[in-house]
Amino acid sequence: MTLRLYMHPLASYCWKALVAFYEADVPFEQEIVDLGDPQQRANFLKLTPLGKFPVLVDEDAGKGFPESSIIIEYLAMKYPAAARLIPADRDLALRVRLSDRFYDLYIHEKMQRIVGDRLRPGDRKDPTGVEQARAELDAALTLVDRDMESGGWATGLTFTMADCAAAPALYYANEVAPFGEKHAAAGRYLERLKARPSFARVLAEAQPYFSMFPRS
Ligand SMILES: N[C@@H](CCC(=O)N[C@@H](CS)C(=O)NCC(=O)O)C(=O)O
Repeated sequence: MTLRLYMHPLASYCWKALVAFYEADVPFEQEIVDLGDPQQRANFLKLTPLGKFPVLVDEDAGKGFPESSIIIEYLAMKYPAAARLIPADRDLALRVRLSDRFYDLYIHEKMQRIVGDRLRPGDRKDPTGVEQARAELDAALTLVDRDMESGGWATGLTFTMADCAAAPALYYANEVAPFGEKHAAAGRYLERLKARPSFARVLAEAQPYFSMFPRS
């Protein structure tokens, strides 16, 4: 079976899917897309009109999906080794999906707005939007601190899809707004994530590309 993941090694939502692949040791092919290359961008848009990665194509099944959470749901549905990423218990699964939404919408998305502003030309910056994103990120991190005070993973003792979502969101959030003492519990959770072999591997693979990240 060939699973092909269209991705870029620096892209945060691709990291989320990659963590899930490495957690479950599911074999797949990486298809690195350079969106700065007009031909590669045009081909990618044929696959996924919104032009966002990751996109997973299951060539044998003749199916393809965008959206990191849906890709992880698909892995959990099809591969026994990935099943634990979405618990069988329906109440627990609901908590995992809620936490996944929290990390995507209230941490990851705020971080992306801050990074996105760095990529804008000098006369098209949005200081008010960035200020708002920073305040919303700070508020969300307070909830992470509260939930992670006693350690563990996003929804308890088992590593799930919520932790796949948390890893890139917190990694890059800490880059754009260092957690420091204010968000110490979030920082300790991030350290646990970085020590997890699946995420450590994603970070190692991204290493050659880190110079492309806009630092300011
Ligand atoms: N909701 C999507 C978000 C995907 C997304 O924002 N991907 C970014 C990379 S991290 C992207 O493709 N950016 C390229 C662009 O916007 O041109 C998911 O969960 O997969």
